[in-house]
Amino acid sequence: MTMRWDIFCNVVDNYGDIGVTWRLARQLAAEHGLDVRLWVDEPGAFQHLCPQADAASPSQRVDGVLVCRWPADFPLVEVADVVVEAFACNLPTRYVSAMAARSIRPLWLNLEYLSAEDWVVGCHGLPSPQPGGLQKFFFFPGFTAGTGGLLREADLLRQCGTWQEDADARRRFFAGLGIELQAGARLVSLFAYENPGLAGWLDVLSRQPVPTQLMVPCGRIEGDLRRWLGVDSLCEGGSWLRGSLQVHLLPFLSQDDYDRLLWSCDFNAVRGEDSFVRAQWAGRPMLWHIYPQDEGAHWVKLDAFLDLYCDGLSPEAAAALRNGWHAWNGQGDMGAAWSAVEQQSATLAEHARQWRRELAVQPDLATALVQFHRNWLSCAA
Ligand code: TRH
Repeated sequence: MTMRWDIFCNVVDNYGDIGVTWRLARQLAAEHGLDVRLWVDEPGAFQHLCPQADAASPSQRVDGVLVCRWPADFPLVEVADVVVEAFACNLPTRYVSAMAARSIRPLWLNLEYLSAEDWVVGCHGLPSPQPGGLQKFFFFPGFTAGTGGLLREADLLRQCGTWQEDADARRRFFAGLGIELQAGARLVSLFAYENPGLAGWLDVLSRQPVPTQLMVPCGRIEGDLRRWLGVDSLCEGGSWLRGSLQVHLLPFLSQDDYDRLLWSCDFNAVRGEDSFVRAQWAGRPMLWHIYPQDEGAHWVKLDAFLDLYCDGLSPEAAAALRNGWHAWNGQGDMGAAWSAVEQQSATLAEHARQWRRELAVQPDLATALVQFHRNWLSCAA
């Protein structure tokens, strides 16, 4: 009997919530043969990542997943065997009542945000009693053994490796975006929130002897970019040359094309949660613009990740990376910090590959979820 999974996604802002849940839903359907329904309250955000979807449709099958609009007045539907509440999104009351009324109770999981903090291992998998005799389990993604792991499709690293060895495929990919690659240019991608550190970074890039092509998918960084370029407006598909830096404004890509962009670049500036993980799978050095939280809570997360990631790096390379990431997140001078990162570029490139190898030893998050369900079933039997 095929197990049925319901995943609920409330789009808070940006693309991380839908980015993670869509990726997970696809993988559960494709690799684990599960019957997956993804409930999204903002289909427009979903269509952004998945252009073949129809934002107006109340339900549609995409890549083997039934994607349904999550309406305010939630219909009476059959409850699935496993229910994933992404990022504590609060399930519809009617659905929770149906879960409690089901003769065989479903497994209820809250998929949490990603953090490298130590306490995650202790909280991963813990149950929490809920009204109606239900239990909810906290499932934490993570970077180390004892956590739920990271999303990683079975074929991801092979595809990435093949791509990184295929210069023609990369050239064709960029040509399809209207971009001609310059011989010897370093490729950098940029996905960030509004960031006052951008000007300092681009100042340095534009003065370096090695040319850089900066690939910027449309988004929240455009205002800072426009100001640095000194232009009134930016147009998608446009490019601007300043010294040795050529800036290209790309459309917002499909998730699969965004992966290809990350694989293609020598250095990736990413943000949030999902692009941050994808950059790690790309095996290239990166800058992380962490999602800012109230009272600076994000600094603890940033430093917890840096502590893990910098393990095994020389003190000089670790210091350069830490300062670069701190400056990019608003603490320090980005121009000076970048110059130090540059000096460590070969070490950081090797370290990014090594980090990827270490992460790849862990089971992936979708497999870990399926295993969690199996264990839960065998305990219940
Ligand atoms: O969009 P984000 O800033 O999302 C954030 C974070 O998830 C954060 O942790 C969360 O609390 C907040 O939302 C509410 O960054 P993130 O997580 O990287 O998600 C972006 C998604 O967009 C990711 O799936 C990659 C995808 N993407 C594309 O598909 N095409 C693109 O061109 C780009 C730039 C991104």
